[in-house]
Amino acid sequence: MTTPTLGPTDQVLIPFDEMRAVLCQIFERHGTSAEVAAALADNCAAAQRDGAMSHGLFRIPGYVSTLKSGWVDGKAVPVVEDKAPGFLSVDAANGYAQPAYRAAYEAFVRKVRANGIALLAIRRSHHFAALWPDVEPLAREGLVALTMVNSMACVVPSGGNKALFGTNPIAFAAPRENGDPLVFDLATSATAHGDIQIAARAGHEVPIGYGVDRHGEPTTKPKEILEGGALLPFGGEHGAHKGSALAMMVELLAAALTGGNFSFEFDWSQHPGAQSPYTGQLIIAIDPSLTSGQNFAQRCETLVQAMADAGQQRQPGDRRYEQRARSMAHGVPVDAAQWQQLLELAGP
Ligand code: NDP
Ligand code: PYC
Repeated sequence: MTTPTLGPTDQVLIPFDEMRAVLCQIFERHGTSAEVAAALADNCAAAQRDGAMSHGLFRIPGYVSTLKSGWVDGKAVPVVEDKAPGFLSVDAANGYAQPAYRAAYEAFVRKVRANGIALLAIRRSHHFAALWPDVEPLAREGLVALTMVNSMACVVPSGGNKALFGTNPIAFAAPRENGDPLVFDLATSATAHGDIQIAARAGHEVPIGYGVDRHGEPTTKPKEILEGGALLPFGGEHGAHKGSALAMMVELLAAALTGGNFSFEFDWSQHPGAQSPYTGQLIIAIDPSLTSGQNFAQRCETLVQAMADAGQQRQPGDRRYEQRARSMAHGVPVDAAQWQQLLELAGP
């Protein structure tokens, strides 16, 4: 293993492949199969590489405690079911969603190309990660893709008084003629639960409108949101009904349609240390070459240019691609103490 190079502050710069290898070692050491370790390490290392900190290396202790708790099966073998010409279903068998997706990926893309559109429904799955890694590869193959996953009850529906929805992210990816795919990936809550955890550890306050305390009162203290409080849907004071409606849609499409749990349905109280939601995920992909007769990637480029002309210089995904390029050129920035902790988890 190479010696990490010192970064500007208390960070080290770790070569991407080395970081990914350490993550594989951690996962396998804590009870996953080699296939599952590879799928999780690819996702988590990519998040750290792209500066998507709420689902980067910070998540590893949560994966480890979840595996130790017996809540998830790290060696689950997903079962892919061909339901209809445009519909694949995967029973993740209480394992992680990423290896379940991987098991179905090639057959899914074949269906998309054959039918113009296909759905992949994953159930009995744990998704503890960023979603964009699930759709960006489809866009790199020229497809348009949408995915959503529900999580754990920690978001109060608009006008409500108790946590019901998950943070329920939606990710979308579309191919562009002259650049990396256009990708957005956003929680339907005011922010991701992971960012509240990070703020709590750092001792930072969060903006008003992110969450409420255990009494339902607005708070800027992340610990009050985490300990008995809840997050709010995105959209702010006058628009939370919109975030709430999208969170509702995610519950229906990622859970009801797939056969997974709603965010409020699973009970992990008998598994101390468990952190990964046991729910479902839906992926929809479209082959644009079969639709409008126009060159979709060119049309996407035209829209991006028009947005830039209208003053929107930063597109969703731009920040991640820029950080990705820096990480691949100089090494992935990692907090030095965190890296040391991960090396210890990886063992000798
Ligand atoms: P952010 O609010 O940070 O970003 C949401 C999207 O908006 C990103 O695509 C981002 O692009 C884009 N964006 C941000 N700022 C701008 C801007 N000024 N102009 C244009 N676009 C912008 O994400 P969230 O906090 O909502 O979610 C973070 C992550 O948490 C996601 O990856 C999500 O999948 C994950 N998550 C996972 C859950 C799970 O159950 N597995 C649950 C909830 C969240 P860019 O990437 O370039 O910054
Ligand atoms: O950050 O909201 C979140 C989250 C929930 C499950 C995994 N990540």
